[in-house]
Amino acid sequence: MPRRETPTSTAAPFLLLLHLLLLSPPTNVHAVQPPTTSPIKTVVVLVMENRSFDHMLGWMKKLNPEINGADGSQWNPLNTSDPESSRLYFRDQAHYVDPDPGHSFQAIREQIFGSNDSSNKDPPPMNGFAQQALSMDPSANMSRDVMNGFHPDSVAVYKALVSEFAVFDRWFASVPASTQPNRLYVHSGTSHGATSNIPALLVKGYPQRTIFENIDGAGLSWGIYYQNIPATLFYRNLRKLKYVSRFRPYDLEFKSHARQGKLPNYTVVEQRYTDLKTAPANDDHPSHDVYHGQMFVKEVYETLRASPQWNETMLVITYDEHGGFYDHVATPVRGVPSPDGIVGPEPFNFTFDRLGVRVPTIVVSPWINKGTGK
Ligand SMILES: *[C@@H]1O[C@H](CO)[C@@H](O)[C@H](O)[C@H]1NC(C)=O
Ligand SMILES: *[C@@H]1O[C@H](CO)[C@@H](O)[C@H](O)[C@H]1NC(C)=O
Ligand SMILES: *[C@@H]1O[C@H](CO)[C@@H](O)[C@H](O)[C@H]1NC(C)=O
Ligand SMILES: *[C@@H]1O[C@H](CO)[C@@H](O)[C@H](O)[C@H]1NC(C)=O
Ligand SMILES: *[C@@H]1O[C@H](CO)[C@@H](O)[C@H](O)[C@H]1NC(C)=O
Ligand SMILES: *[C@@H]1O[C@H](CO)[C@@H](O)[C@H](O)[C@H]1NC(C)=O
Ligand SMILES: CC(=O)N[C@H]1CO[C@H](CO)[C@@H](O)[C@@H]1O
Repeated sequence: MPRRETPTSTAAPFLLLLHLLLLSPPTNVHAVQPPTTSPIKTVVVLVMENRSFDHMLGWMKKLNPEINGADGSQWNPLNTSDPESSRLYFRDQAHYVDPDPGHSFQAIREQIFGSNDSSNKDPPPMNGFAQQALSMDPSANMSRDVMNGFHPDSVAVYKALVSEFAVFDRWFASVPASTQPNRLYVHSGTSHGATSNIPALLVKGYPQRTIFENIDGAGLSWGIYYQNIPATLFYRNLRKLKYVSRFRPYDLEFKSHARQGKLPNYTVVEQRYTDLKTAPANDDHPSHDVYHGQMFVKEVYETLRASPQWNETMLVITYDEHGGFYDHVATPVRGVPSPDGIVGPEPFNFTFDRLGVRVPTIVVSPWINKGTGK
């Protein structure tokens, strides 16, 4: 069957981009190869938590009509099997959300297909978000919350970055599942079969090869600036003693390394995932206040901007998955290649042949033309 489109995932374009930027320059001076034209020497990656594209950036279409965002005409029925069901239209009134909308494998299946039957709908109708949110807990009724996005003025940092830099509006979560499978994909291109967060396996560590080892192998540098717990330690290979010094406390070292021009070629910045007494979580995950996430992104951006490395830096701000929030762009559900042939656990036996819901991605660099809509 011919493929209708090139599947996009958080990992695939990412690894490709990195390969082009960092891993391709010729190392053998005698070889006749075209010199690399990329001015980028430092790629900084920040993976925020649990928000869809439309929820965070959909209304940025007002600023730039080229962005495939929301305009208020999108809606979900409260009951997908009732043609008379009342409709919930997508709004721009999002605020602090508590509790957390569903984003398990089952929940996402119902959100994108409108039912638990994923067999026959391509493209999927993206009409089950309101219904799924209501069914999770009718007394909490999160239907309105998931059918809502931020007004650009409520996410002022993104508003500024979207006007100045590039927004990707066809970037989907790698797996239609929860946080950790998607986070595993980001730096290794696979979740090694995981379709949910399984604490025992996370503690044990996942065994796949990661981009960090590839970067090492190419003689380049990497570093992880973490706050409370580095999620990258869920890769077992990164627990090797030789890598201990690659893990740096964000608060103590990110700004000073940036100021001194010492950020490694592949720099990962991890946010605070849990509230501390003195510092609230800043990962954007509900119920964590988006304001703190915005302040964190601003701090990372301003730190890089003031660094002597700025002229050779690219910052990628992306999200692990959509967190249960509505998105109107149909998730690619056919022809997605499995990274390694590993089949997920029962009862779904998922073959990694479809992607998750669209997530926000913004790429920031002095080499990007202002306001690039895609
Ligand atoms: C890796 O980073 C170092 C230090 O910034 C830089 O000198 C070097 O050119 C970078 N390598 C590549 C391939 O960008
Ligand atoms: C949804 O609509 C169908 C068809 O009218 C009905 O059978 C079903 O009970 C409704 N579900 C809920 C949760 O109201
Ligand atoms: C889909 O399955 C889940 C259990 O996996 C169930 O809670 C939910 O009600 C089902 N949804 C529909 C629309 O049948
Ligand atoms: C849930 O919320 C929606 C939107 O506010 C509302 O239309 C609907 O009637 C509510 N349903 C229940 C069962 O509370
Ligand atoms: C940025 O890099 C380009 C090309 O590498 C160079 O021409 C330019 O002078 C640099 N600008 C600054 C401010 O360093
Ligand atoms: C999933 O795989 C198991 C083990 O191979 C098999 O017993 C089961 O029937 C499969 N389930 C589905 C829904 O295909
Ligand atoms: C950091 C954080 O709280 N992230 C949440 C995102 O969603 C997953 C479920 O996939 C939660 O387990 C995480 O806690």
